[in-house]
Amino acid sequence: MTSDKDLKHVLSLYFVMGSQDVGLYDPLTTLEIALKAGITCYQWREKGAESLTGSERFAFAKAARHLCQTYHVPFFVDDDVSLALELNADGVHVGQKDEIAREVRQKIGPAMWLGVSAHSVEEANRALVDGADYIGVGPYKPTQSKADAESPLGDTLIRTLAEMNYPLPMVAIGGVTPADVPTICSAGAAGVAVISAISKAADPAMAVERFLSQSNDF
Ligand code: 3NM
Repeated sequence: MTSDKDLKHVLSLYFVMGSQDVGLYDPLTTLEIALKAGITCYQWREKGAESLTGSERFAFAKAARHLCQTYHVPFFVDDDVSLALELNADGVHVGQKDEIAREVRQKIGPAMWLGVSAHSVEEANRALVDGADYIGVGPYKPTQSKADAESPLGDTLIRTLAEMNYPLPMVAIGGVTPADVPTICSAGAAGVAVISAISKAADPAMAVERFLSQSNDF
């Protein structure tokens, strides 16, 4: 098992992307650029009208998993527990509308990380009881990457949870840019989770470098 310190580091620059989040480059090319530039973990999140299905979906996941292994960067799967198990992922992430976190924990056992999206203190506390290792808190700001995103929270929920000494590491997600990192980290988050600011950047490597340069913790 890894320590909490390891997980906090892993969460510091959490890149999230599926094939639907394509920018200037082919998504696997973008992923490799981001891995080389220093993202600390990656979540494959294949969701929405443009997402892949069937054998193409599986092939993309396998290729992304392989790339993460090559660069020694933890690989998370969003909302597909059986595929996470099949690909021997490092972790699974579920939202409030996905499979129930407690059941996911039963399926994956203690060794795989479990992340849960939380939008309130109540959801954060339930995630803790259900066996989550970290929570994603969002949306921080308005986002174009999630059609059913809730109202932006800014850093209020992260601050509230930090003041309550909430024990799990938190990552902020939703509209996050490099300029937001100092505020988010000083509010008490372990890191930031990002789709478009990296996947749709004209220069994804430079975007990663900008995120990394914003926090001493990275
Ligand atoms: N979850 P971008 S917001 C996947 O609020 C996701 O839980 C959110 O994409 C939540 O960095 C979001 O492009 C989309 O805004 C994040």
